[in-house]
Formats: sequence, C-alpha cells, structure tokens
Amino acid sequence: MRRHYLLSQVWLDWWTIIRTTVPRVRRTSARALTATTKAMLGGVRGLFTFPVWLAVCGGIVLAAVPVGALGAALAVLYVLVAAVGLAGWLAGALVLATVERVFMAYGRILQTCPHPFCYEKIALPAYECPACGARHRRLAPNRWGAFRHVCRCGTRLPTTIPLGRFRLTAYCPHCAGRLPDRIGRVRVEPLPFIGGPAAGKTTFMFLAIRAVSRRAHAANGRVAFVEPRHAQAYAGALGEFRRGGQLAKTGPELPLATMVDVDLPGPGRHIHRILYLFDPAGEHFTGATAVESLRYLDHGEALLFVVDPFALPEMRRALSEEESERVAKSAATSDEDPSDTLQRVLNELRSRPDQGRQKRIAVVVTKADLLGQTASGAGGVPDVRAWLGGLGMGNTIRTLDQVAGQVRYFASGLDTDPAAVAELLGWVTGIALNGHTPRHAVEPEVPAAALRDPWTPRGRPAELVPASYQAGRWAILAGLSLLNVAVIALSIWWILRVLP
Ligand SMILES: Nc1nc2c(ncn2[C@@H]2O[C@H](COP(=O)(O)OP(=O)(O)OP(=O)(O)O)[C@@H](O)[C@H]2O)c(=O)[nH]1
Ligand SMILES: [Mg+2]
Ligand SMILES: [Zn+2]
Ligand SMILES: [Zn+2]
Repeated sequence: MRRHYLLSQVWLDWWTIIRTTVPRVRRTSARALTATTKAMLGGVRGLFTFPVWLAVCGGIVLAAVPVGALGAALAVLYVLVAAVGLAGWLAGALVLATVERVFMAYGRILQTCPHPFCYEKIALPAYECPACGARHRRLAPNRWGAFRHVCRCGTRLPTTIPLGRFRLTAYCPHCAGRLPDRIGRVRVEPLPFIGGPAAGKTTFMFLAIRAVSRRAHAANGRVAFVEPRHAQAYAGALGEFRRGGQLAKTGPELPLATMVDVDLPGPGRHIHRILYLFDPAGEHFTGATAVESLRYLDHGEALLFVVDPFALPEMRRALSEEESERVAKSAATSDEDPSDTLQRVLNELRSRPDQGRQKRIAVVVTKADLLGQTASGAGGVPDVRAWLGGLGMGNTIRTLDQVAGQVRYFASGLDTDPAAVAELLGWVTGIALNGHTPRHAVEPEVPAAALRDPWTPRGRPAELVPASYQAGRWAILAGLSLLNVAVIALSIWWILRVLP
C-alpha cells in the first residue's frame, strides 16, 4: 500500500533532490577548481599567475554565498508549497470522511457478520482488491489517501461508499468470512427466529421469503439470496410445499444467516435492505447455556418468536384423541411448553446491559391450517393475543410488552395470505411491504445474485509510481515555478522602484 504523496513521498523526493544535487555541485566545482589550479599554477608560469588564481578562488567562495542562499530559499519554497497542498488535501479528506459518516447515519447503516462463532458488529469491513486479491483493512479516507488508495499492485480503490467502495468484495474483519455484496450501502436487518424444536421456524422463514419475493415481483422490485446454497434450500423448500411434504429438521450447528437482499422501488421511498434471517435448530433455545452462543441477539432491534400451538399443554388437553393423531401425522411437535422456551430466552436477554430492549417483536403462531381443523380452533383465531392468553401464556405476553416497543401477533399456516405474511415481515424488519401480493402468480425465482456492479480495476502497473505521485510531483514543480517567477518579478519591480 502506498501512503498519500504529500505525507511521505514528497519528503523522500526532497531528500533525493538534495542527495543528488549537492554532491554533483560539489563534484563539479571541485573539478573546475583543480583544472584552474593545474592550468594556472603549473610550472614557472605559476609564479606570475598566482594573484589571478587567488582572485578566481575568492570569486568562487564569494559566489557560493548567494548560491547557498538561493538553495535555502528554494528549500523553504518547497516546504511552503508542500504544506499548502497538505492543508488542502487534509480539508478534502475531512469533508469526505464527514460525508460518509452522514450517509451511514442517515441510512442508519448497520453492518454485522452473518457467520457462526462471530456474529460481530462491524465498523469497517476488509475489502478485497479486484485485481490481485489483497485485503485492505483500512479502506477509508486516511493517510493512505483521501479519495483513492493505491493497492500494492497499482490498482486504485475507492475509499468511501458514495465513491463506490461497496462495489468491492467485503469480508468480516473479525472472522474473515465473506459479507454480502451491498454491505455498507444498504442497512443490514438481523431478524432472529426464536422457538423450540419443530415449532415451524424454517417453514415460516421460507413462507415469508416467498411472500416477500411475490410482493417484490408485483412491485417491479428484486429479491436475491447472497449465498447460492440458500437459493437452493429455498427452491427445495418450495418444491416440498408443492408436494405437500415436510421440511427437514434444521442441523445442530450454529446458523449462518440466510441473507436476503431486498430492493423495492416504492412510491415514496426506495426500499433496500439486507435481511439476515437467523434460523437455528430449536434445541439452541431449550438449554439455558446454548442461548449465550447466539451472539447475534446482541444487536438488532427486532425478534420473531415462533409458537407451535400444539406444544401448548392446555391445547393438547383440549384436543380429542382423533385430532391429536391427525395433527401428529401432519406435523412434528416438541414436548417443551413454548412459554418455557420464550421465558428462558427473554430472561437471558433481560440479563444483558441494555435489558434486551427491542423495538419490535412479532409472535407467530404456526400451523394455523391444522389448527383450523380442530374443534377449539375452528373458524380461525381472530385475536391471537387473547387466544394465547387464554391458553396460559398471559405471563409471557406481559413480559413481551415490557421488552419491546411494539408487539404484533400473527397466525400462520401453509395457506395464509402471502400479502399478510409480507406485511408482517416488512413490519418486523422495519420496511413497508404492504400492498398487492399476488396469491397464484407464477412463482418468481429468487436467485443468488449480486444487486450491484463490481468495481472495474483501474490503475498503473505496479512498477510505476502511482498516478497521484506523478500528479503530486508536477503540482509541486508547478507551484515552485510559479512562486519563483513571482519572486523574480517582485524583485525586479522592487529594484526598478528603488533605482532613481
Ligand atoms: N401444516 C403445517 N405444518 C407446519 C407448519 N409449520 C410447520 N409445520 C410442520 O411442523 C414441523 C416442524 O417444522 P419446521 O419448520 O421444520 O420447524 P423448526 O422450528 O424449523 O424445527 P427445528 O429446525 O427442529 O428447530 C414440520 O413437520 C412442518 O411440516 C404450518 O404452518 N402448517
Ligand atoms: Mg428448522
Ligand atoms: Zn491489488
Ligand atoms: Zn465475522
């Protein structure tokens, strides 16, 4: 990496100038002196020419004084020009850094890591040079450059998001994991799914992505997965839904967030978000210690609780034998009471420094289609909150009210209106997704794709000095020449004025 020209190279240049000119001047004068001496003092002639030689030597010494003064003056001017340039550059860098700050603050840009065992909040990602693959950990306006940094391979890289930094591939500075393409440009919205085993988290997640993609399709927007494997999992899940099958249980490892890049041209505001959907296996919530490793719960302002109605003890008691059998055949159910699962997570959250405060919590009661086929759920559940209260979740509901600014309750089944699902997901992730959402449209494909063009590497070959250095040298030369001309003109003007 190359530092900014005015910060170090300019002084190296200066040193080079002095190092080459001073010995040369000395060599030339020494040679001239010996030649004169030899010519004048050689042989008998020397006796006569000695006074002349003395005069020549005296002249040289006398002349050295103004030449030295001129050299000193040039040095001062060099420093002056460099200092003025430096001040201008510093102001530019400061303005640029401020512009980026404001941009990030205005868009409430949040950057977090989706990778297991990390999940850290990120101040500045590490960016990869598209030409040589070197990673740059400080690509921002700083001493390495205000607008562009120059990679050691010669490629120029943009230092801020508005200048195009988001076009470079970004990596987490903590775990080196790859980050989504538009990170830093678009706000990351982490949405943890919380619920016991077989509660219906994964099913609801794919139903929600399907609803959002239909909504985006209807609004001429775009939805894309960041990871190809998530696009595959989604396509597989849709196929399973169509066949009327059941999704596989989620694996026991810590989850990589399912990253969904949403881009919707709205009538008012253009919506873009990168959703991080964290869907771990329910077992992570059934043991008290396991919740601790889900560090992504530390940042973000929304949660999604998934409640399996058939795991509620009161509900189980109310089911007839025939109903229980039918439900067991259609969907797996866990033994743990959802109130216990939720309370455990809420207790863990409330022990944190910020008391686990959330802006929005969505409570989703799943398997609503199966619920509708039972005596106690026939005709649907118009008021989910009251219904859960009646089934012994009153305490949990009150705790939720304390933890979150807003809480919404929702009943979801395989046949729930996608418009309602999209609206709920939009609400909980802080984007407006309400509006026309077709029910029976041809399923829009959700590919794994980047929603931005990559950075085209441009710059000089590595053997050459960076263009900015070249420009800096020319600028210094121009500045010096200008000052020189000015000084000479001033002196002439002064002499003319002083002379009678
Ligand atoms: N009929 C119906 N079945 C559902 C619904 N949601 C989930 N299921 C079924 O419930 C079972 C568990 O669903 P999952 O989505 O795998 O649950 P999960 O919470 O991801 O489970 P883990 O990965 O083990 O934590 C599966 O058999 C699903 O088919 C629903 O809305 N309707
Ligand atoms: Mg799952
Ligand atoms: Zn490079
Ligand atoms: Zn990381």
